[in-house]
Amino acid sequence: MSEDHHLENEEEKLPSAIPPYQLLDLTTTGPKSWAAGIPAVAASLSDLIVNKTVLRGGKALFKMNQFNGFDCPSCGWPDPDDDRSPIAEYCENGAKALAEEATTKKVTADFFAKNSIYDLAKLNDYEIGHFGRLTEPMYLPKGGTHYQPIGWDEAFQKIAGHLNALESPDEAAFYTSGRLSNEASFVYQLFVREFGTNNFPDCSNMCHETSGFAMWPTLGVGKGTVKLHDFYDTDVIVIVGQNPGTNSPRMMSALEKGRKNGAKVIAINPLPEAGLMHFRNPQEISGVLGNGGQLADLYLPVKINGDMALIKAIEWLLLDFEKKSPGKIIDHAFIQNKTGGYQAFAEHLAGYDFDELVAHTGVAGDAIYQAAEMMAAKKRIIICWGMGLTQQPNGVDILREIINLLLLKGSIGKPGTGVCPVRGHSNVQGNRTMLINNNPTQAQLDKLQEVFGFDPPRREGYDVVNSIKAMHEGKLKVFFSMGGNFLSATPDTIYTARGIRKLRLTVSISTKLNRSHLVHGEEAIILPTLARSDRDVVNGALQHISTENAMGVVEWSRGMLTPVSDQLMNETRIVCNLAKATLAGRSVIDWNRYADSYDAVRDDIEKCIAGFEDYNVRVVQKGGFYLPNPARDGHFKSEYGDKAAFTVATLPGDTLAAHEYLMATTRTHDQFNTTIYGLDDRYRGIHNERRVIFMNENDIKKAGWKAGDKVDLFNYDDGVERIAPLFIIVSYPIPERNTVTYFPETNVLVSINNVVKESNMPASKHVKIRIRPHDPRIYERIETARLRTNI
Ligand SMILES: Nc1nc2c(c(=O)[nH]1)N[C@H]1C(S)=C(S)[C@@H](COP(=O)(O)OP(=O)(O)OC[C@H]3O[C@@H](n4cnc5c(=O)[nH]c(N)nc54)[C@H](O)[C@@H]3O)O[C@H]1N2
Ligand SMILES: Nc1nc2c(c(=O)[nH]1)N[C@H]1C(S)=C(S)[C@@H](COP(=O)(O)OP(=O)(O)OC[C@H]3O[C@@H](n4cnc5c(=O)[nH]c(N)nc54)[C@H](O)[C@@H]3O)O[C@H]1N2
Ligand SMILES: [Mo]
Repeated sequence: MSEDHHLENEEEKLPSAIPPYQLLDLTTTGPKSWAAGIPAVAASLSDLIVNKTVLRGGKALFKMNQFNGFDCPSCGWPDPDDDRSPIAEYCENGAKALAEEATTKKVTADFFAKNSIYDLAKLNDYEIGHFGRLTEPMYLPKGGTHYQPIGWDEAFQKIAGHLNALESPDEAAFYTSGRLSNEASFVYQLFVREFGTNNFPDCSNMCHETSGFAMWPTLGVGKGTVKLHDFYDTDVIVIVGQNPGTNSPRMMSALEKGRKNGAKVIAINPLPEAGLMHFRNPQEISGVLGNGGQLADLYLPVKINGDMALIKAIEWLLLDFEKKSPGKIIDHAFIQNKTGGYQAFAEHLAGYDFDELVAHTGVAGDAIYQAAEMMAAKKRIIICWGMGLTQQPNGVDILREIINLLLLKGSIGKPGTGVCPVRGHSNVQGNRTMLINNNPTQAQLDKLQEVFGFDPPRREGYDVVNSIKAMHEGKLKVFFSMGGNFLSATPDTIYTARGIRKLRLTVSISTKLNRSHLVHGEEAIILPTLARSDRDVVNGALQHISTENAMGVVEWSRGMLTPVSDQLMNETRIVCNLAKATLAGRSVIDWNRYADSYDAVRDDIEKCIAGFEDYNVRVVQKGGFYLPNPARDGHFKSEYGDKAAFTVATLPGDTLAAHEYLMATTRTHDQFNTTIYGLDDRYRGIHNERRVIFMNENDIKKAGWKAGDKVDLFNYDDGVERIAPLFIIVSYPIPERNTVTYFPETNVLVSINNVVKESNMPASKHVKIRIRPHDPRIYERIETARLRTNI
């Protein structure tokens, strides 16, 4: 059933911005009701074997997340503070991430000489990613079809030349993906600010920016308030819009431990994700062999974007219970002493009718009643959330409503309580702490000025969405990517590709080849770098870097694998060399000092950022150190002074037109963002296919279709037709009129203007689509639509 098409313009020979429209060979086995166990262990091993990295990877696996090892390059979930399993403090997906890095396959100059960017772009992202590690700097001249080798010095000179030729430093933007170490992040932002811009689009702008916007004005911090230990001793853990079994598998051990100690778990998700239902701990014999324990005590299959109504309904019931048992449900003392804005909040809530709220959720009123009852008598509640909420247009409002719920119960700023935004990339939180931020505070900039003596730019810079718009407006000329895969991670792929193609120069510092190297500015440069697991030796001394996990612990990390090429340069040194080439005599900073030792970088971080006292000493201590987090200790800040703030928000008003569906784009169990490890989504029972759309059985019937039918997907935001052709319908337990597809294949349907209010993140979990039977003539229409709308 293969139909192979490429969106390409034969005349211009442009490499495709989109993976080929090609079906593989789907088989479905239905959603699993449990996660991990033997298949997870087997999958870890088979990944290392497929990548022929058994010895390297196997040896490295034992060092991953150990006190003297390296930080797993996958997600940001913390390692236990005290006891770590001596052999296996990792998960299946950590093993896959390591296998990707530890591969001995190489992409060499010879490879690029043989393969044009046009031909490479015809491959799917799984194929592109599996050629191996990048090994030497490469350059694509204007009009070129093949990357050619370039020396490091020449590459730095070329980039510097472009940067210095700009009319203003604001014509360049500097992207960051969240794997970058604290040390490299700090040096990177220092160079970019001395150069003169705050244009720091970063992956947070697509990930947890929404969480920061919800938390700063209400709690006075931008980070989660829980520690790992809080999970072990709490009453209720709520997991909303997050898929831990796939995306933070080690969180499941914490949930299991909490549950064993008596906590109740509530899962709120349109999909019955395997990891939310049952868990077999693969690090215990009983877990590998047994049936696993139940995880969620209550599962609420909320409609996409029904969460605001759902949280309000729970709050409504709690206030109602309080009327019947005064003083028993709500924490009046906490509300009185520690918060402001309660009156307005309570009055607003009283204006809702319970049944009206329930109708917005898609969940049975009884189930919501059960959830409220589980919380009513309890004092310690933790609420975790992920992309299911942060990527909603009203995501900031929903998260503030969650904060209202916790404030009502006095369940924040005490042991066993709090908010837990589960971070994505392994050091995305550290990147922000290190000032990778397009909108820093004036106090942070003052500090840089005081310590270094240059005038940092004060203007707010571009975030991700505004960078793409600025490319179109001709306001950006140079785009520099510190890791990541900007083209495929961002929304509105064709629009974004067109923006990128208007640039004069694109530069990527990367470990592996990806589509962003193939869709480029007039000239393009790839600089290959070391990965987290690689040994990093500078002037004969083995270096360590450090990262901050999702709970604010800073810990050191030291790679151990022999790099696949002696041409790889570490990220800090790359930045220092570029700073020297670009700023030359203008710079007030001694870049050689940083390039020669990360200790020097850490000494200067300590001078600029609070909480890093004695950085070099404390970072190598067992388990690292916690950064200060006032809200964790019950010290809040908001418009009410030293108090947390209740807020008031309304329900989202928009409705679906006839024949419209809502689509959430999500990850499979076999990918890390745009890196495709494999073609299965085991926990959801999808094998050997990524072009699938999950639909409710009734919706499929009503439309006169059946599971297995081929369809095309459309979006019409801003009066533009966006098309993602050739998907297979999968019948799935999902609320009616809701659908789920995989990112990045459907990013082409997400309008650049479909963003989260305030945080300006792409609302990738809230895309209005239409679905029509697949028509082979669609490919012509895609070209016509693209030309007509000039996007
Ligand atoms: N193996 C692996 N690990 C990863 C990643 C990876 O790609 N692979 N990515 C990393 C990164 S950068 C991040 S940010 C995290 C992402 O981890 P998650 O936050 O788990 O992200 P998603 O896979 O996008 O899944 C979000 C969940 O939200 C649900 N959802 C969708 N819409 C709604 C809604 O309206 N309401 C509710 N309540 N739920 C909804 C979906 O069904 C899905 O279960 O994982 C990190 N870890
Ligand atoms: N539709 C839709 N879009 C989304 C999302 C979604 O849920 N739906 N999720 C969003 C989220 S949460 C995020 S975080 C972004 C992710 O966006 P990005 O962070 O930009 O994407 P990744 O796929 O993680 O980047 C992978 C690339 O990083 C490079 N890399 C890997 N390790 C290293 C390293 O150690 N150093 C360097 N220099 N490079 C390295 C490799 O070349 C690899 O190809 O995507 C976002 N996009
Ligand atoms: Mo993320």
